[in-house]
Amino acid sequence: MNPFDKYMNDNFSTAAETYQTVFSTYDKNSDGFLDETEFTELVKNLFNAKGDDTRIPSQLDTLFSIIDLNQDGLVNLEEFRYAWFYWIRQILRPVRALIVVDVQNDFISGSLSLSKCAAGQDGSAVVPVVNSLLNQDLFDIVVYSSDWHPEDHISFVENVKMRTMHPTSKTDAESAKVLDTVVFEFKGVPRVQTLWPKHCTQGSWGAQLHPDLKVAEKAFYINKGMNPDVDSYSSFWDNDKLSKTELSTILSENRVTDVYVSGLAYDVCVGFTAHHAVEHGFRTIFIEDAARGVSLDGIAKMREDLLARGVYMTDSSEVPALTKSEVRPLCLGIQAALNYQVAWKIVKQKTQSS
Ligand code: VGL
Ligand code: ZN
Repeated sequence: MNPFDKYMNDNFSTAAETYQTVFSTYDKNSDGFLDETEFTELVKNLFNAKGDDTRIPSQLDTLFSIIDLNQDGLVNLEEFRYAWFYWIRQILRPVRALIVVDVQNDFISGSLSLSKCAAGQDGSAVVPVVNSLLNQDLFDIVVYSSDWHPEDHISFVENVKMRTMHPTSKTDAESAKVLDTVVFEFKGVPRVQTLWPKHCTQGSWGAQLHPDLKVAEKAFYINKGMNPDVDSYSSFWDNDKLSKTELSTILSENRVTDVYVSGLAYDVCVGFTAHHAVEHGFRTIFIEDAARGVSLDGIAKMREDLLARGVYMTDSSEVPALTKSEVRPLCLGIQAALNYQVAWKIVKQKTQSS
């Protein structure tokens, strides 16, 4: 049996043994250190690697050099204690948030209906997928975001003449149409904007969440895109990173480690939310069958971009095993190690300055 299995999400709190027991399990020659061979065995178990798994060797040096804090080529018990609390525990016992992005009427059957966009996808198809995940009670918290625009919003094609064009704009206000990208002049600086039909205006039917979407028990709600002069695809920041929503505060106050993203639209708001989740250091999981997009080309590009950033792409059938840590993808383990390295540097700075 894999020694890590008894520490997984569901039974972590009842596991009586401590990091010392785990340490001695891998310290095969009982010399009080984990050398590279012993550490390799630990990493293989941690990621449930099979004998022919080729992913692990390429990452071993990176991981070892993070965990071997004093860089002496061995992991001692002290170093392992930090690794246990700040790296391994995050992998075995993650705190999980589901972000349901913009599952609003306008994107489903309203003015920006995805079914009328290039990919011809049905936005309502995400509703049963999200509901089924919520019914299984797999997440510590759930956050619903909503696009929530004022009438004079910069992204509405209907408003294109309200603002000054920048000389670099390839499209002028007269000929601008939906999905064109224009450049406005804003306080002397160019501001690039894709034009959309008027959608999700504050308080309208189109801005309401789809009526069949399940309301989770521990739920938070975020509105975005309220500033008339800047668009806001991600649920974390507006497109120019001028202002933040409450999302990062909600996640850190709840000690979230893992962010699962779902909703509409794959290649716009869900994608940007996943991108910024990684930038915040969260282990980020994209549930592809719980998302629908604008264009197939946009979806493919977004997918490539997110994979390169270390996002784990999956579909809802794997989510129960992921949330319970029965499946432990390496890319998320690497993300956890990078977080750990940051945390360690902060601890070190604090102890040095006190
Ligand atoms: C979105 C376009 C414009 C989205 C929002 O939620 O994906 N797309 N505003
Ligand atoms: Zn919008």
